[in-house]
Amino acid sequence: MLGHSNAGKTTYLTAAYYAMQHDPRIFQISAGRRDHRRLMRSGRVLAAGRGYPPPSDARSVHEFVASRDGIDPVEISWIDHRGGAAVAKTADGQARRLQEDLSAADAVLLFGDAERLVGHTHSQREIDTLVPMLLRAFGDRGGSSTIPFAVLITKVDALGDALDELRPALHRPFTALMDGVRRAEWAVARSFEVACGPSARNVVEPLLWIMQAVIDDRIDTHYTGLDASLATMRTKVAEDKVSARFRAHVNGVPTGQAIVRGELEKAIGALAALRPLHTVARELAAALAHLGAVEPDGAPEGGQHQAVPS
Ligand SMILES: Nc1nc2c(ncn2[C@@H]2O[C@H](COP(=O)(O)OP(=O)(O)OP(=O)(O)O)[C@@H](O)[C@H]2O)c(=O)[nH]1
Ligand SMILES: [Mg+2]
Repeated sequence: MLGHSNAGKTTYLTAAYYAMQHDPRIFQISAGRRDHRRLMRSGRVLAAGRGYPPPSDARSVHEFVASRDGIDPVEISWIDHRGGAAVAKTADGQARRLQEDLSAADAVLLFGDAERLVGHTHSQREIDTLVPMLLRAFGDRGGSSTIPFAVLITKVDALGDALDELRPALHRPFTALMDGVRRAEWAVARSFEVACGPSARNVVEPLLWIMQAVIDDRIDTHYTGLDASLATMRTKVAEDKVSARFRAHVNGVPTGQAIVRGELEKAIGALAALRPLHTVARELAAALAHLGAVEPDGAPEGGQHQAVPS
């Protein structure tokens, strides 16, 4: 989780955790007992409009598990960086930790405060510094999974009726990110207009969208495994001659039949895992359908968002 100081990162994490406890959409999110208690306490205060979580003075890590029947639990290390850590010039430990976190991250939540995004050139400069650094950090990594970049434009409740008019200005600072992601094959991006507190809006959506990317990756991995098993089986069946079996026996290596049996087991396992993953993927798509398609600039189509109960 990255963004300037005071962007609403800690508030969002609290609101999202709290909302998922009350309305566990598709996944159950759980934390350790102490963290759970603390997040529930500040989540309750936040939802009631009685205050915000205290400011963060250091990076903090929350260990969550997203679970549901039929699929392997997803372990989430959700790292809340102190504001501005990504663009800090100082060579302190926080900046180094941030680089390490980025090199291991599976998803990025990028925060911008709506009021600051409108008209504050400083915010634009911060984002302009951050975006190439992020794209480089992930582009150099060359992993096989897709990295989701969720852009959270926070505190939209504070804009009131001016939101519709200001929408282009809110999304404009992230154009370079959206362009970069469109060119890269290893990333997806989408922006969300978010409000936490009594007039909550789009609180669980960014989380569900990231989970969608995680589930899609798992589905891809299983299909890749399935393709490899089928290819091996095809080769081994074609090669399966008495002479080959004899040679394998003499050399003490598995016969083609034994290899086919092993690959068959793997393929059956992959197929069994795929069914519940497809169910979850369908449910996630339905839960996010109200957001509509993403326009070329990564902004939501027509800016249509529905309020989310907190
Ligand atoms: N109106 C409104 N204000 C918000 C919202 N979220 C956060 N705020 C305000 O912004 C302040 C900062 O929020 P934090 O969540 O602490 O911001 P942060 O990004 O974690 O800040 P640092 O940890 O200091 O970088 C809060 O104390 C609130 O005053 C929101 O959804 N709506
Ligand atoms: Mg904070």
